[in-house]
Amino acid sequence: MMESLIHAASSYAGEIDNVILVIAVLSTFWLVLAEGALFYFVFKYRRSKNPKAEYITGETKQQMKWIHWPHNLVLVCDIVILVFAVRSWYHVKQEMPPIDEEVKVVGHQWAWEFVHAGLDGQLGTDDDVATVDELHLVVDRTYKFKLEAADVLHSFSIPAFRFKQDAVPGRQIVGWFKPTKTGQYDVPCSQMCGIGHGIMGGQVYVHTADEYRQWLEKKSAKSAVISVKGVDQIAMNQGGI
Ligand SMILES: [Cu+2]
Repeated sequence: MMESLIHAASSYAGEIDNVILVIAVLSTFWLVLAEGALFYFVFKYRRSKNPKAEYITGETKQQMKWIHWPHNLVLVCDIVILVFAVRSWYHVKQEMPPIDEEVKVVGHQWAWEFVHAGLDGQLGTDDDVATVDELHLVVDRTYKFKLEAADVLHSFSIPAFRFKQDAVPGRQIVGWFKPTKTGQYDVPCSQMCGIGHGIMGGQVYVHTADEYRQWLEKKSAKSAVISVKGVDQIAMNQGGI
């Protein structure tokens, strides 16, 4: 149902949607019931029929039922929501499934920096590929992210993955996601981080394995050219040219 409103493109998107749906259904039920009762009693005890207000203390057993029954039923609903929410929280935030690849994410005022493992598949080596506001992933691959903030609080969020995690200066926060549909999705910052917060938005590109390899090879070739140029420049500078 939620998928018709917004893409669901990660392995846990459906699970999070179920939690949202349970909360929406239970809240709507109580809202309709409470508003219905309110309008019913307003009409029933209108001034023309009951000119003199009745003083009700709510102390008799019969009156107290009106408080206890709804109260207990709302508590039962809370427990149902809690069961769904804790189960999903544990799966998404506490568990770490077997990882296929790592990616580093750094929030800056006001852009996202992404560091992808290069052709060797290892993060933190010389062939890593860094991008700004572009995260490239492979469909059906499980990623562990290492999230940092370079300056102030940011929030790394991919609504299509039903994913959101604050980035806190001085801390590296790890977690995971697994994209399940190819496509291009928004990566907004979801934490007020200064005057440029509104324009701090990246894109995640979920590729097939072949497409990703082509992108990576193209990027790696470009980085190699840049680094050769960089080395030449240093050599020229050292030679006093
Ligand atoms: Cu922000």
